[in-house]
Amino acid sequence: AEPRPRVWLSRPLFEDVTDRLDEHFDVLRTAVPEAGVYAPGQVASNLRDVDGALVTLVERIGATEIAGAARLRAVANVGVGYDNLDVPVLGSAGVLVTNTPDVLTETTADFGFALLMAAARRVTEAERWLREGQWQRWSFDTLLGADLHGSTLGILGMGRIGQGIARRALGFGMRVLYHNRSRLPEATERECRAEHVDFDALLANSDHLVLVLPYSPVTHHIIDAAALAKMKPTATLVNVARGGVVDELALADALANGRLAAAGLDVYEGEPRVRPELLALRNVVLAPHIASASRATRRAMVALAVDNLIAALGYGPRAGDPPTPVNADAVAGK
Ligand code: 8YV
Repeated sequence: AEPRPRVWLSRPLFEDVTDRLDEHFDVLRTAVPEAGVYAPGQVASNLRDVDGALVTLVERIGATEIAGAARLRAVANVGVGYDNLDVPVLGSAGVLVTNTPDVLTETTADFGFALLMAAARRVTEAERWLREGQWQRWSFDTLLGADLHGSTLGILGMGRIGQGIARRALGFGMRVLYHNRSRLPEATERECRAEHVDFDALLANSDHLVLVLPYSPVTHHIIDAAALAKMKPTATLVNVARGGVVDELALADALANGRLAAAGLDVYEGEPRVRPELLALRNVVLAPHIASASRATRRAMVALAVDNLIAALGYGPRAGDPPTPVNADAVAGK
């Protein structure tokens, strides 16, 4: 019999879901290091003798990691963002990359809204204040926040998740502005009742700004000191994209010095490390990268990644036609 393909499963996910890989493949299950993140050399050695891999955002794969991976043909990423993978390098090596869009859209939009509400109305700050025993006397102006209803919401990055946030904003009676590398079709703009504006107008006019754009060299620190200076000092900033789209030191400085009212962050440069400058602030709501983390959605993400890997390696009902490829064009014909 033909030897079965081998795949690397980078960590235990939902085991009853990933067990489907064993129907087709010999599965390499490695012990996750203490901190939850493999050293680059470990990623390279785990990729060396496999045909495919199922990975999460902390497995970074580029030229160095695939240098010895002669058999590698497919990498299924659990996540819609894939900035952990050097897609051009993988594509030219004939490695198909897949991601997990759609299944996490609504859950992530829900959480973006949760961070927005928590930051604007100072929910976590209020709880900390109360638990610290500071509620000693009743006062009329305790912890005044900013309204969502009737305000202007800016969305930077108007893909599936951005549109989900825009639809939620309609229910709050917000005006929605967006900026995106390409303008949406008019029908979609109408459905979201969202108005396309240029980047500076988005910064200047948003009472609340939500970041939902992919991370790339082009979007690195797109929110820097200069961008923050264009925002209203009363504004709220929410980031459910990637830490690297914000200059965190500039953000911490703006929050500390009254140039921005509040922020809600789910993502950071250098996760799981969070900068002390952010930890020291009261007017920022900090979450540990959990925007897609509902039980149902995390499970659906793993199921989609498993389907992708099985199909990418030529098995199952969609053999050769994985549901959500990222670089099918680059790999076709190789
Ligand atoms: C995941 C994410 O937590 O989908 C993404 O891009 O950042 C999150 O949904 C992450 O990718 C898990 O690997």
